[in-house]
Amino acid sequence: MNKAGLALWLGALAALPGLALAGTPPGITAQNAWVRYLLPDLPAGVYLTLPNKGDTPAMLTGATSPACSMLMLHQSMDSSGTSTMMNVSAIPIPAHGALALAEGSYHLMCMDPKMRVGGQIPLTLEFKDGATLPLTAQVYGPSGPP
Ligand SMILES: [Cu+2]
Repeated sequence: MNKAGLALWLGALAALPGLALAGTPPGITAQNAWVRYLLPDLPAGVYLTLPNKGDTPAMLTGATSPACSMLMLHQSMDSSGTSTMMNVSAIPIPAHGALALAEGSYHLMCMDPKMRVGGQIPLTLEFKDGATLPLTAQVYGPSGPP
């Protein structure tokens, strides 16, 4: 590479500060990820804990997995004794706190699940700032983890 080429290349790098945000979110990890798999025709709930050791709050905005046609952000609600779920567009993770995706609360919903009990599925969480966090979830049956 000649000098002009190098200068061009460095200039291009400097012009990409937005891309520096992509990658894993600082301070956020995924723990105890698992799926409750019922039947191929039924959506499967995905549960995990996301501690945020960082100084800035984060916003979970989506998730993808090759094992699901779609992964939705859901919130379980109790209304007059009946449990219902609604879509949410984002779930906050407080700084120096944690987000628990758990039964009866926020969770991910895997549509058209392609998995087997005892197996594992790969997932990628997406955050508002463009960061992504890959993880692996353990697949359990209707009764969940032992
Ligand atoms: Cu749900």
